[in-house]
Amino acid sequence: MTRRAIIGLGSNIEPVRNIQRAREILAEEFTVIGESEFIQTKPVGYADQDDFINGAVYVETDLSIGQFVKTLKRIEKDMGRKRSQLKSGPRSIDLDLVVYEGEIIDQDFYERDFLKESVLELIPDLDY
Ligand code: PH2
Ligand code: MG
Repeated sequence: MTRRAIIGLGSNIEPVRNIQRAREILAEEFTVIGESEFIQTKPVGYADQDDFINGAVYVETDLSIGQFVKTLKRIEKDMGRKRSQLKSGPRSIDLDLVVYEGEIIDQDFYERDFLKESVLELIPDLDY
């Protein structure tokens, strides 16, 4: 069964390179059906760090939600993400499952305007 999901992307370590690479890998792993704009954002939470680049990718997948999240974690690891990094600190790549089958999974959707805007760019009639 094919499901649709939105992945939130973020990076503030070599962000241009890492966001580009992540978009390429996601296009190899999934069927990409849309991409939001990618924009520079001020750090949320821990403020003493570089600006981020954030955006979202809309994909189709046959994976269950559990398998999907595991796949995102594997891609982060393959891209050199260090899990010892501060919870809200600098990161080479962050891939978050934000929407799965029309359901909002990541509560950051409600907290971060840039994330909400990226998602609504891809699903303008989303219920939230
Ligand atoms: N991610 C964080 C912490 N702070 N700030 C911005 N601007 N963008 C992010 O993706 C981000 C953040 C941890 O998930
Ligand atoms: Mg995140």
